[in-house]
Amino acid sequence: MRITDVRVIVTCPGRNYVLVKIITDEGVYGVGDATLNGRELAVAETLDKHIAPLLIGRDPDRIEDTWQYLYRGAYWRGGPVLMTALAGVDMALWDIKGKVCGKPVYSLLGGKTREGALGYTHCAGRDFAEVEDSVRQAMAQGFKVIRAQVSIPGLPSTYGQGGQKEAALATWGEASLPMVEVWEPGPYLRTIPRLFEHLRSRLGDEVELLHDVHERLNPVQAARLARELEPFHLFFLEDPLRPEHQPSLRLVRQAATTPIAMGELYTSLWECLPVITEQLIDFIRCDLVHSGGITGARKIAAIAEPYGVQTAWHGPGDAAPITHAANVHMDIAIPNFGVQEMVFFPEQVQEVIPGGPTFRDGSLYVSDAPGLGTDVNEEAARKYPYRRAYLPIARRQDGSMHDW
Ligand code: GCO
Ligand code: MG
Repeated sequence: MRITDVRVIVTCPGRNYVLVKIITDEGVYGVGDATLNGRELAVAETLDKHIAPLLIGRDPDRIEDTWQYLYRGAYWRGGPVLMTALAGVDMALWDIKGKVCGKPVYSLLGGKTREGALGYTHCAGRDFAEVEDSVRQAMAQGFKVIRAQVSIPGLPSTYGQGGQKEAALATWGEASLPMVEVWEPGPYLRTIPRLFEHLRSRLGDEVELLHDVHERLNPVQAARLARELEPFHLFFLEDPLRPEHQPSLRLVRQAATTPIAMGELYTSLWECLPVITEQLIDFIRCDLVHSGGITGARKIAAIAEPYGVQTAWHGPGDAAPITHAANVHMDIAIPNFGVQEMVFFPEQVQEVIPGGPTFRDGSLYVSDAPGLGTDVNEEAARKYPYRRAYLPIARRQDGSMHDW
């Protein structure tokens, strides 16, 4: 079997997605996700101009060799653009392998260790009462693990305020320039422990709660927050530090027993290694679409296993349902799965990319269809042309740039 064509499909059914369709001489094809929010066309061009020509004529069965060929064969390797392109190819090849074998990808990864993947959703609000309300609604939907974010008094807008809605739809795509958010650590650090005190006192201890810092604190601030959240027993505190601050996680670790999750901005196994082997985190949250696909992530999971680190793969709305399916195929196969972030995709997205995971009673399920079980409807994709969109940026009150 040989690869005869590689199609790169850029579409915007509510937000931009970059999809890869790999076609073979035997008519079998596979579909992968290669979406990089805000820099989509850089990946599309990389795939179309640099990677597709390398794939024509190759045997699609050789996933590992193709991965190594594209990763090591580039000389200047890694980084979000190249790793996202590689992930798109990798997912499509696993999809093809599954279709050729007549097996779902989870079966090729060793078979089920569990039936479904425990999922978590996003809840948010303008004040504590609104967040509580939103968490109660999610609990009523069956969620057992819930992320809670709240507006910060004095700051006009903060990451995560839109909750599930923000996670599923591009709310930032209309303007030609990025929206500007204002960020100050002081009010944030004073608000978040009070939010979780409120939620615990109203909702009890059983529901699992977590919070995403979104890489906005410095090491000592992160340590303070992890310590002040200790009494409220979070499932995890996500991305307390920027990805560059790996050694500073030691400080956070020593300060508190609040479980730590990191990794949506890591793009390779090598970035994950020190935080896993030093046991500085409890959950590794890489994004399959930005860290080399299933081939990249299964090695990360395998290394994490003996160190007692569980997975919590990134599952935002800006990753296509193909990535979400790949997440769940891995989640139900690996022994050290922890939790899976998820979104409910709007109908338009499901029309273009059918077959994503389904949610039932707190968990996510994939079908037993061969491959990943997802597809791309190219005709529907053409109805939604690309629209330039940026993520917001963040500035301090004095106007200086901060990480968003
Ligand atoms: C999460 C993430 C996302 C990112 C988004 C950026 O935990 O889901 O932090 O919300 O902000 O993927 O494109
Ligand atoms: Mg996050």
